[in-house]
Amino acid sequence: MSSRFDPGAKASNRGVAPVIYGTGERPPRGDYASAREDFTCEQHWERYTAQEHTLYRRLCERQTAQLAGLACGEFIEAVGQLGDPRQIPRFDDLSDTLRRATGWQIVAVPGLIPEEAFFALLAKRRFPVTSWLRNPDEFDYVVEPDVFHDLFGHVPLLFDPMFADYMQAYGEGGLKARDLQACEYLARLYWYTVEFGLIDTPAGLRAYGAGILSSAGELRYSVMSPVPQRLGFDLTRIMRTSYKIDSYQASYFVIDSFAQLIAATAPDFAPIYERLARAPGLAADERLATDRVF
Ligand code: HBI
Ligand code: FE
Repeated sequence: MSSRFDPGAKASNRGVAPVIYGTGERPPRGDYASAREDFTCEQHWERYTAQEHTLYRRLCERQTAQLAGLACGEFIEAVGQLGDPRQIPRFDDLSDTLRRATGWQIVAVPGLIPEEAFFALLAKRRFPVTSWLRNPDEFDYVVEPDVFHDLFGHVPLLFDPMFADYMQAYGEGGLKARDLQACEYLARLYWYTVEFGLIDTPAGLRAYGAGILSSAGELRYSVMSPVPQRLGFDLTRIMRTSYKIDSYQASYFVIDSFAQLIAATAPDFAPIYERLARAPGLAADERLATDRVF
């Protein structure tokens, strides 16, 4: 899930800038005061209530029931690695399985963390997973990423070697971008691939983005609805395109393969950022004559 930190915003508990979603400024959810310098924290698995495990199970059951024909094969193959869906997994146990597969591990965080800390964790193959679960009345939608979004949406594809490599390359790119003030461009890349990306397959388009895969309504919408536009992956086109934080996307970008993502992150982004600085931004629903339309 992507967010916007307002560096100028007043610092709240422990100096964490409030996270801004869409138009409203919202204080961060989660216990940042007890987080470490790198923003990681303890999961405190023993504090989850039976009601929370039940809510998590219901979220998993609902999403798992609609994956066929909508989620990419790599996701469907790996989602079972999350373990017993009847309760929130212990991050340490899941890390043991994940580390053997692709060298990634899961670390608990209190919620959204500043981009620099986020990039630094990805660059070390440590994926930040929010420790808290949404409230029952947020069953259909929660603005902030919670443990269900991060675990069910993001973790399965970290078992795929190609995607696991892309996520680390993204983190390393982010650490360089920090100096080039290009975080907004990278946030858009993250948004239109890791969060809301589609992939073209012989059987048709499928979802691989975590924001889609963990959403009750957007999974079918992103693959089947005639309303949004679906455009071929184009790195600089994506980096120019703004996105919507609290509604279904107006545009989805389609890759041919995870190898394509790796290839896209291979070059040094500095010259791309220089070109982008002179290119006008694009609205989320804009259509260019050069777009490859699916
Ligand atoms: N923090 N915990 C967490 N999870 C995210 O997905 C996340 C974040 N901070 C920043 C962020 N994503 C985005 O701004 C990325 O595009 C960098
Ligand atoms: Fe996410």
